[in-house]
Formats: sequence, structure tokens, C-alpha cells
Amino acid sequence: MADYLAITGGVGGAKLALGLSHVLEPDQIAFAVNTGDDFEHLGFSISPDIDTLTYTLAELANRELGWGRQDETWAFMETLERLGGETWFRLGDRDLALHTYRTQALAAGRSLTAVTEDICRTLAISQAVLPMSDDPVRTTVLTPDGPLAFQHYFVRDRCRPAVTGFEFQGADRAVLNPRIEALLPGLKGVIICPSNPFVSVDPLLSIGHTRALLAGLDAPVVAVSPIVGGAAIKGPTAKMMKELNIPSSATAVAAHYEGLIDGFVLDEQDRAQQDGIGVPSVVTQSVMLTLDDRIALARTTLEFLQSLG
Ligand code: FO1
Repeated sequence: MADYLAITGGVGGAKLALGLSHVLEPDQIAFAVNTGDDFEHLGFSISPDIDTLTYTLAELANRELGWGRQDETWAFMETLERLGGETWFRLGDRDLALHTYRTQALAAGRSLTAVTEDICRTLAISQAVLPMSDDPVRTTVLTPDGPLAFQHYFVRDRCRPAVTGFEFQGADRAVLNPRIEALLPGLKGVIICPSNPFVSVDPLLSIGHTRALLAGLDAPVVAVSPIVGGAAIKGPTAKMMKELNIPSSATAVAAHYEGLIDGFVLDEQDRAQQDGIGVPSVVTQSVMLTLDDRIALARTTLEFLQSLG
């Protein structure tokens, strides 16, 4: 049974996840992964955040794009484009094999957890990578022009529409992955990775009583700020906060998790905000450019968790 659970979305979260995988033994850490970004496209079942994490842990991630596989080729997309097909969401040739496998396995009645386990085994990943739920939960972004499915907002429309809120379709009926729930009583700590609070972490927290379940743990819960110096390291977090009339600051991220977290990790650039954080906090260099940065942030976060425990 794992000692630590890390809740993660895509790129930003996967960086810290990789650091944690270098610091902890494989059986000490499990990852609870957002599936609110999942969708069905061109007949494939696509789970972007699970794939970003597994490719990152397997050292196969495409560093230039931030998603997909390294050494990718695009023959499928090129042919589809010539045929006049839908090409706004790019599926590389190597990546495609994985989507095909997952689509067939899910259609045959296997669970997303079981399929993800197969993929991890094949990619020689020893840590548990656990989809937040085996039931579909789909993030919808609310905009003044109406609701948008997450990937339409994020990729097709390049996060341009203003956001007014979010809905997580299916979250009220979904069941938290039983393998995640089974870990909770034995945990020494929970880490909320520096992922987007609204669209990467909230989908998991919105499943049934998950937020209350995590808040009620004996083990401490810490969040790492995805906002540094008023901006998001990657992605639309800061833009969303402005549009929601929330200051784009580390303090506001900590406030978003009020009642859930016991500690908060913020960047040196935001040291001046430390007094306004309502829970114990640690200031560190949290921008992860290199593998050493990822490992250092993982160590600091774990030491901080242990000091709270
Ligand atoms: N992100 C993009 O910005 N453009 C794409 O064409 C794209 C394709 C894609 C294919 C497979 C996959 O696993 C992820 C992909 N992503 C793409 C990333 C993804 O949509 C987002 O980064 C996440 O959903 C946000 O965490």
C-alpha cells in the first residue's frame, strides 16, 4: 500500500510526479489522475492526462509539445488532413496505437483502471497510476456563448473564450476509483500537484464526497501552487482566475483549497504572500525546468508533509 497519494492533471502535475517517482520507492507513491479531460474523438477513447503522466514516468514524453510522445511521426494526421477530416486535435502515429488499444479494451468491457495498468506494465512503470474514476466524468467549460466540451475549449478554441464557470458532467453519479479509496486510511500524506485547480483537480474533488473524504484524513494534505509570480507556469490557470474575478495569486489558490489542505508550497517569487496563506506554508524554488528541479521540489514537498504529520 502506498504511503503517499499525488493528485495530478497533465503537464505541470506530471513534472512533480516524475520528481516524486525518483525520490520514493515505486510502492510508496500512487497517482490519482484527472479524467475530466477525457473524450471520444475520431472513434478513439482519449485520456490525455493519464497519457501525459505515463509518457512522463516512462521518459517517453514529447518535451517540445508538452503532450504526446517523443520521436513522433504524423502520417495519420497528414492523410486525414488531405481527406478533409478533423485535424484540430493532433494524434501522432505512435500515440495512436495506445488510443486504439484503450478504445478496444474499454469497448470489450474492461475498466479504465485495468487498461491503464496494462499500459503501465508495457511501459515498465512500477507506480500505481489510478484514473480518478472508472465512470465517465466530463469537464464542461461555461462561457458567455454557452458551454464548451473541455477539449473544444482547450485545444480547438485555444482557451480563447472567457470562462464563467465549470461543470463536471457525471461527477454526481461517478464513484471514486475504489483503489484510490482503499489507499486513503493508510496514507502518510496527500500531495496536490501544481495542476490547474479548476479543471485538473476539482473534477476529482467533485466526485461524490471525495473532497470531504480527503479533508477528513488523519494524514496531511498539501498543495503546490501552480501560480508563480501571478502567472501560470503553463496553461490557462491565471487567465481563468482573472475571468472568474479571482486574483491570479498563490494566496488565491491556497484559498481555493481552504478546508482541504493542511499546508501549501509556494515559490520564492511569492514569498511576500506567505503571511496571507491561511495554513502552514513553505517557500521554495518551484519552477521545474530540469529533472533536478523536479526532484528537489519533490523532496521539499515530502519533507514539508512529514513535518506536518
Ligand atoms: N494539446 C494541444 O494543445 N493540441 C493537441 O492537438 C493535443 C493533442 C493531444 C493528443 C493526445 C493527448 O494525450 C493529449 C493531447 N493534447 C493536445 C494535450 C491535452 O489536450 C491537454 O494538454 C490536456 O487535456 C490538459 O491537461
